[in-house]
Amino acid sequence: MTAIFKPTIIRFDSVDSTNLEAMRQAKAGAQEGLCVLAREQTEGRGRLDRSWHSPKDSGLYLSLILRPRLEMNVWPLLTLTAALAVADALRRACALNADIKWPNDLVVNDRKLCGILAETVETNSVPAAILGIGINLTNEVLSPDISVTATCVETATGVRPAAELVLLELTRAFGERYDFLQSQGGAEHTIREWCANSSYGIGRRVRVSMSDEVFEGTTRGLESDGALRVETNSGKIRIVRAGDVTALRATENQ
Ligand code: BT5
Repeated sequence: MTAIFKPTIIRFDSVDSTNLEAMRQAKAGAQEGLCVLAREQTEGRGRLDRSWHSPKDSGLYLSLILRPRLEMNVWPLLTLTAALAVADALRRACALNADIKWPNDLVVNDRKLCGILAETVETNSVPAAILGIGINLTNEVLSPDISVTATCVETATGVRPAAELVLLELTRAFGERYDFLQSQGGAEHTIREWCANSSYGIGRRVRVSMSDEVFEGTTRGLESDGALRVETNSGKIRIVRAGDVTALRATENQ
């Protein structure tokens, strides 16, 4: 397979949010592959208007502009592709095995190390995808309010990681996986890979929090668009397209 994805990195000392900056650049005509990287974000964003703590030089904060050659209904697979690429990069650059939590987190011992925010933006004639990735590298990121649920590479490995190496491995791994996603059979392959690399894919007891409802069940793999299949306690399969998933201990609420 010929590699097509070629990142071009533009660096900022400080931005409001690399996703917002990437949106501005995409609207101004930037091509696929532009990667906005910042040493800090003053308004780092999570999903649903949540924020992402982004202190200076403590993490990797970047956003890629993508113009996927994919039907829009499978664009959610971009988040899963990015999660796989972050897992690859952490393994290669830091010898760290992180778990992937549906839909957009990487965790170590159930603590969040990385969050991914995929958004779409209308540009001249076609929509573009903005794929934001935040990875906690060093301890400074763990402010008291998030330290109960968060971790970073330094805490997980005992070694302060080389940010540029993580960045290099991440852009490389994302390029490989993104090219693969867009090739024949790439969506099915990505879903198989995701299930193989996430403890949340099959047979995990979880609590699912959606905007208007919370329920518990056992994960049963992914739909073709990346939605999570969860079998409820009454044996019904629910398809979750948006929500937060928390792992339950095996003994909890069986
Ligand atoms: C996410 O949202 O996890 C998506 C985070 C994406 C961040 C990147 S950084 C580069 C790019 N530019 C942006 O502006 N954003 C992207 P969500 O699943 O909604 O999780 C958000 C929640 O994670 C918050 O409400 C906090 O509880 C928690 N949190 C905030 N900052 C954190 C951090 N640095 N480490 C771990 N958890 C954090």
